Amino acid sequence: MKIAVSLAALAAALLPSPAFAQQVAPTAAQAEAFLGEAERAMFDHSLIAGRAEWINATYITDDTDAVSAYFGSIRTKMNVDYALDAAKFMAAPGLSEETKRRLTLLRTALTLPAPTTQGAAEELNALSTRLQSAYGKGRGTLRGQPINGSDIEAEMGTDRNPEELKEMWVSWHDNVGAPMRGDYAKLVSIANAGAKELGFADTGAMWRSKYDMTPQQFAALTDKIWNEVKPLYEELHCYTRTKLNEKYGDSVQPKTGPIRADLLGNMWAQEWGNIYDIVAPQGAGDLGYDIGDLLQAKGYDPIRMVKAGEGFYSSLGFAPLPQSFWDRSQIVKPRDREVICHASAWNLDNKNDIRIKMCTKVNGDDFVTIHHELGHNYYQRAYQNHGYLYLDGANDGFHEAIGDFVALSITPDYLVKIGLLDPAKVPGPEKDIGLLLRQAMDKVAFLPFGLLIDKWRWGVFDGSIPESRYEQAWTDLRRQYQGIVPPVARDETKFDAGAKYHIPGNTPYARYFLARVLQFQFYEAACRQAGWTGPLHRCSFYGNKAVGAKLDAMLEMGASKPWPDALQAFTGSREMSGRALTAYFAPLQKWLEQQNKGKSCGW
Ligand code: X8Z
Ligand code: ZN
Repeated sequence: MKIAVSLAALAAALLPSPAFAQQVAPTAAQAEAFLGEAERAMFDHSLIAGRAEWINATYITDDTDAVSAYFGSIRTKMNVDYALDAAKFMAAPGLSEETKRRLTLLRTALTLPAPTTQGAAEELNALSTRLQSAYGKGRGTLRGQPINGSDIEAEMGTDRNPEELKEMWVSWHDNVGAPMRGDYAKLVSIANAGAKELGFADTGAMWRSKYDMTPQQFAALTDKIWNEVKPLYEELHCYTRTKLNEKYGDSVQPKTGPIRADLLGNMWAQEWGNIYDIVAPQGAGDLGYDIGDLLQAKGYDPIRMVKAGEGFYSSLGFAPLPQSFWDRSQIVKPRDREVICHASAWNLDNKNDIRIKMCTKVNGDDFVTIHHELGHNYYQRAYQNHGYLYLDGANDGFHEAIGDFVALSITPDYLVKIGLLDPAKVPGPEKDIGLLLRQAMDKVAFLPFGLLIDKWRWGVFDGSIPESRYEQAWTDLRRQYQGIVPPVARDETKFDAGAKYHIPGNTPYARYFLARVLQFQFYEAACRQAGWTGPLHRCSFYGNKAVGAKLDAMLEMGASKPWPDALQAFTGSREMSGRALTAYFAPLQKWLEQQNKGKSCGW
C-alpha cells in the first residue's frame, strides 16, 4: 500500500499532469529517478517478504502459507506496476546503456507476473504458495509405509529392488504430482495474462528474455549446446542400459529401447551417479572410495560437511561465513514440522544475512549440494554493493554454476588434503576411466533432463501443450530427450511434472542446463590459470588465491553487465558452449564408443 502511494507521488512530481505525460515522452533524468525509487522500494519490500517466505519454507502451516502469499501478492503488484512503467520509460530519448539495462531487468524481474485485474495477484500467489507447500508436505510409500521427500530421494539412490523402486516412483508421482494438476493449469493462465500485459508473448517468452538476446535466440542457443553434447549422452545411455540389463535381466530392463526411469538411482533419473556400482568398469571400476562412505567413516555430521564446504571457499581467499549463517540456516530437517526440504540458498537482507536451507544427509549427493548452495551464498555476498536490480548473477545459469564448478575440484588429491581419504588409497591413472564415468553419471546424464523441463514449460506457456496433454507431452519429452520411460503406464489423470520440485516451485530450469556446461568452462579456465598440466579431471584449484581473486572479480559484477562480459572476465570467452564439457570427458567418450561397439544404441 505504502509503495503505491509513493510511486503515485513520484509520478506527480516528475510529470506535471497525466495529460502532459501522454503527450511528452519522459526524459532520461526522469527514467533514472524512477529506477532509483523503484530499486529502493523493492529492496525495502524484499526485507519483509523474504522473511515471510523463509518462515513459510521452514515451517509450513496454513498460517505461514497465508502470510507468505500475502507478501508475495504485494510484491507481484508492485513489480507489475514498475514493469509497466519501465516499458514507458524505455521510450525516453538519450537513455544510457546502463539505464536501458536496468529498465529491461525491471521489466523481466518477476518469474510469475499477474495481470492488473482486481484479485489476480492474490489468486496467483495463493496458488503458487499452495503448490510449493503441497510439494514440501509430499509423501510416497516404501513397503507400504509413508515416507517423506528427503528420505525417499535417498532410498532411490541405494535401493536395488526393482519392485520397491517402482513402488517409490509410482507413489511419489501419484501422491505429489497428480493432485496439483488443476491448480497448475490455473496458475499458467493467470501468469500468461500477466506476461501479455507486460508485452511478452507468454510467460515462457518472458523467461527467455533474460539472457541479453531475444527469446528465439535463447531457445536456439540451448538447442545448439544440446547438439554439442548429445553424442556423449547417447553413448552413456547405451552403456548404462547394457549394464542395467545385465543386472536386472530382460524382464526388468530390456537390451534395447528406453531405460526404465526408476532404475537410475534418482527419483527423476536426472543424475545417475548413485548407481555407479552397477556400471563400474570391470577391474578399473573400484575407485577405492565413495565420498558418502568416507564421510560416514570419518564420523562427519551435516554441520561438519558444511564446514568442509566453507573451507574450500576460504582456501580461495573468501571471508568466512558470518556467525548468523550458522545460527539461522536450516542444515538438518526439523523433526517436528513440515518444511521444504529441496535445497536452497538465501540472502535475507541483501547484505550478509546469507543462509542455506537443506535437509542434509551424510552422503555424496548432499556433499556436492552443500558446495552448490554455498556458491549461491558467496555470489550473493560478493555483489551486495550494487543497486537492487543488479543483485543477481550475470545470468541465472552463472548463479547455478559457481558451486558446481567449485565441487569439480573435489578430486582424490583434494580429499587427501582435507583428511577424508587415506593417501595410500588415491586411485592411480588406471582408474581414470572409472573416475570420469562416475562424474559423467551425474554431469552428462543430467543434460537432457536440464533441457526438457523448460521445453515442457515453454510449451505449456505458449499453448502448444494444452492441459489435456500435460502428461503425454511430459512423458514424450522424457522419452525423446532422456530415452527413459515410466515403470508403469501413465494417463491424463496424472501430472508427473508436478512431482519435480521446480514445477510447483516455479523455478525456471534452463538455468541448470546452462550451469552444467558453464561449470566446465569455469573449471577449464581456473585450471589453466592455476597452471595445471595433468588430465583435466584431476585438477583441483583448492587453495589457489589467484583463481579466487579472479573468481571474486566476476562474482562482484553481479548482473551489472551483459553475461558475455562476465564470462570473458573469468574465461576469456564470450560464448556459452558444451566444448569444455566434451573436452573433459573426451577420453571417456572414446572408451564408451569401444564398449558400445556392435550394440544398437539409441531408443
Ligand atoms: O535445484 C537445485 C539446487 C537448488 S538451487 C539444489 N538443483 C537442480 C535440481 O535439484 O533439480 C541443483 C542441480 C539441479
Ligand atoms: Zn542452485
